[in-house]
Amino acid sequence: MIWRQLARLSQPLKIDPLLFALGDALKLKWLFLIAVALLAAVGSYMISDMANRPVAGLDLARARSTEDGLFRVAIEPETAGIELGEMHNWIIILTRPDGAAVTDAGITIDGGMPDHNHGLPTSPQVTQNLGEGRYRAEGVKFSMRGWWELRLAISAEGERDDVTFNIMM
Ligand SMILES: [Cu+2]
Repeated sequence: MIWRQLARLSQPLKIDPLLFALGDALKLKWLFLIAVALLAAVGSYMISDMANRPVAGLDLARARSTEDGLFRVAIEPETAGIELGEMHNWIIILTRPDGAAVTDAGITIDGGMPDHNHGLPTSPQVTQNLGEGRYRAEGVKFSMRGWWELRLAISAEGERDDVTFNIMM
């Protein structure tokens, strides 16, 4: 009697631990796979988010007033389409608020990526006064995707003012 009962008890005992172990292994495997997939999704989202995040409220206007309102400045790439990592030129159009061209200005260019705390990879220079308030800036390069600032310091007719343009690459 006792032996028969023990045999009956031991049969499920032999199988159950194996099934439980198998079940646990399968569960762990799935949990592991789900965790890996989640990490990969979150990771790639964060990377693309960092690169392409449209900064809320960022003014991408290509024509602006300088900070103290002394000048109006418009910028445009000399050739259509700015390629990432390619050296290119910008045309700067400088006027007084009333629209009068500012024809004899000194312009220096600075900039960088505010989110990354680094400057421009090159040192752009205004190389040519094209007349009628137009100037050519050479040697601009954006080496990464994201938010760039181009800061122009303008000296003209004994006055000085600054303007910052936002550029999304
Ligand atoms: Cu950067």
